[in-house]
Amino acid sequence: MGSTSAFLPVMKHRISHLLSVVVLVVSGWMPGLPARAQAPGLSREYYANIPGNDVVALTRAPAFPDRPTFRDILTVAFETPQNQGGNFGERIRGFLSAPQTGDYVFWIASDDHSVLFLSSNEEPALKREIASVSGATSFRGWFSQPSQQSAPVRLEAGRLYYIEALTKEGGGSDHFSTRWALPLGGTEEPIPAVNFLPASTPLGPPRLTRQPASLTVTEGGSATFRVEASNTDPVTFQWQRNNVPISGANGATLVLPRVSVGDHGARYRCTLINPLGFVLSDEAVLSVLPDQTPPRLDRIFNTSVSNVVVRFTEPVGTNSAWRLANYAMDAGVKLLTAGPGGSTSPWSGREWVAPTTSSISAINSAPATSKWKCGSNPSNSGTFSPRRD
Ligand SMILES: [Ca+2]
Ligand SMILES: [Ca+2]
Repeated sequence: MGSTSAFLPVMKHRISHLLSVVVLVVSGWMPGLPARAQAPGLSREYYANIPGNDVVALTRAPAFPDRPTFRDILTVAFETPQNQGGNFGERIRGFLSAPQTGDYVFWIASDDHSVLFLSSNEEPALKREIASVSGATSFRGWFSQPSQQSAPVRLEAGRLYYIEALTKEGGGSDHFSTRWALPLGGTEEPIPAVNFLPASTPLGPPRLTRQPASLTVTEGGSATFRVEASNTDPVTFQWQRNNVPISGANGATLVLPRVSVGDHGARYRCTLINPLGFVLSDEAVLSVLPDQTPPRLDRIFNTSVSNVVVRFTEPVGTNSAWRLANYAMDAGVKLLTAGPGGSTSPWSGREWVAPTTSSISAINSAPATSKWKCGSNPSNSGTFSPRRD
């Protein structure tokens, strides 16, 4: 099968990226990474408790694709064990390293339905369906449905092609197998696993497919930066602010829930890392517009005879919102404390202030339309009708 020579391009990739790994170790922010050889095989994900015979039942299941019941590697052949149970589905993925250049023909056989996809290169996004089973076949029975057989597909020796099969079992017996006809003659059934690398194999350093975009946000608003990578193998993310790693910022998306004027001009970028290297994203600049609009009173109401809630049109700083001297109420009602009212608020993202009246009698004796004032801004005064005892 010439499997050793077939994997040479992958090994060259590893060697060429050893230098990158050394640089990272010296710079002190990255652990040493092993460049170990990847054993041949295909990644399998198994999804239990999904009824139905049709592959669509698998792809529509909430657990698909990110929450399989278990994962393993098929190390013998592109074929699953027979009679594993009922009501399950599988996704089998990897990279096919063609042993010869020329036209290949693929077959699949399964109980119950299955689909085979093949990409024109190592990118999963370019996969297309080349064969399918839409009714149970016999075990390794290749000729009961025309759709079991692909059209001839031209592949180049040593190149890698993303390949994926989806299987779905309803009840009764179950199996899934593959077969191919080789360009230089002969067929193999099932196709030996030595021709594949598992989908988790890093083929190169991270491939960045979306750069973070610069943003302009008003003070107090939120900012979101996002990067994307096209790798099927796991990629580690590390966001930086002004070249300093941000602790815990290890997802493809960075969310700053509330930006301040001090964030103006800050530069954000992300490092994407896998065992074969790393890539730095472009820098995105955060521009913060000062909030020129003072908070206004949105609503005043009392939740009891001794608790009045003041709601503002935007978040307010606790140093002023919780300052008792910033509040006044007419009719001689004395205010005791000011504090957060957020626990009773359905208005997420805004802060409430909850002054307390001096006594039950105070609010009960207050005018029907009581006047409130917050701070020195005339627009921040208003009236409300107290709810009585
Ligand atoms: Ca079955
Ligand atoms: Ca079964």
